[in-house]
Amino acid sequence: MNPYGGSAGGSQMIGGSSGGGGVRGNSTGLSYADDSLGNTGLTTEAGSAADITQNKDEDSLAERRVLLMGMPRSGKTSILAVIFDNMQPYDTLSMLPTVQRGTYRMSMGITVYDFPGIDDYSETQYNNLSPSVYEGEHASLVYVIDSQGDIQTSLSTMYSIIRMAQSVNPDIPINIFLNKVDGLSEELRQDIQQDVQNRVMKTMTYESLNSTFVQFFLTTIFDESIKEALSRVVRRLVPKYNSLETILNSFCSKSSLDKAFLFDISTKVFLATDSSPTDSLMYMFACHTLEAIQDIVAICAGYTAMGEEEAGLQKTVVGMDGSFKIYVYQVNSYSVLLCLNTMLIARQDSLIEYNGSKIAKAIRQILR
Ligand SMILES: Nc1nc2c(ncn2[C@@H]2O[C@H](COP(=O)(O)OP(=O)(O)OP(=O)(O)O)[C@@H](O)[C@H]2O)c(=O)[nH]1
Ligand SMILES: [Mg+2]
Repeated sequence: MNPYGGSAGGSQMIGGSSGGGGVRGNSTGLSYADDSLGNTGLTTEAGSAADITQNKDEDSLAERRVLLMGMPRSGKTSILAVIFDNMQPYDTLSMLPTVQRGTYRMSMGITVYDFPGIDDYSETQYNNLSPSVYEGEHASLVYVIDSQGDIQTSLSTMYSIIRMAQSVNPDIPINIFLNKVDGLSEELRQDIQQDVQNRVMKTMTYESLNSTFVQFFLTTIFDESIKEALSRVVRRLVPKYNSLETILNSFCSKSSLDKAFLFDISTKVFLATDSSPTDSLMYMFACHTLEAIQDIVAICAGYTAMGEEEAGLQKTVVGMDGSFKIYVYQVNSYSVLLCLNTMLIARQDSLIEYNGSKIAKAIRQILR
């Protein structure tokens, strides 16, 4: 019997966990690896030596993978260093060119590959890449463009990559990051996005390339836009995404919540969210709050020792300025459930906490 049943405002208790199960739990524990001869100054993961031989190791690529490509100095390595290693954006200024592919592993078996920059000189290298890097239903291409640089040349290079990728995988998602938009006015950002979007669609149509799965993002390493963009890329690769979205939708509607995110703890990339529109400010706020909670109360401590029964029991509730609340539930060793609620009805408060712990447990089951 639910002690909080019959609450006002259309809220309902969520009865039990939905047992999705069956997901291959391939979390690597958020390890970070860079096999680019340490040119980022970051640690090198032992055992990743197979990634170093660039043109012969495509078979060893992870099944769920994001391929980060683009012209030299477009910001690829900086993006990954900021997201995966918490590097401060200004510390990327002295980043050396990537000469060998870098590998960044995140939870759920998703791996992000950082390719060396491609330009006229290095294009042959890319053409020599085995088409198998693009194969599979869980591969996703991210093409990074320096929005303050030579966009036209960058686009020409991109089309040759897309042609190659679509020749083996016509449905591969293509995510175009218009990077380095810091310093540009909001109006200019929108103009650049619109202009690039028009050019890309026109050319792809002309060249009979599949533009169905093309997405555009305005990004900069100086705010959370880069993590939000990567979140939207990886969601297609997350196992059981539909089940996760369904359960989060149910949680939000039955608990009158505004938004629920399943966060990867280490990167602050969200792995899943409910299907209501994701407002960038809301995501940014959620991200900062999670960072603050981690800093202040060290909620991540001892995750690895957590037993199954404890899932969802470790929670943090933050009241913001009397206007809304944030609830954070530990799900497993690499993820937390974060929910935002602006409706301050006292009875709902307890209900959300009750439902939240149930949902956290259910998600843990699904992710097994
Ligand atoms: N202003 C600004 N500079 C950025 C941003 N992202 C990266 N940079 C800078 O761009 C320069 C090149 O960054 P890298 O990360 O080395 O670029 P890359 O694409 O990995 O380059 P290659 O490894 O040669 O292909 C660095 O000085 C970064 O500080 C951004 O969002 N805004
Ligand atoms: Mg690089």
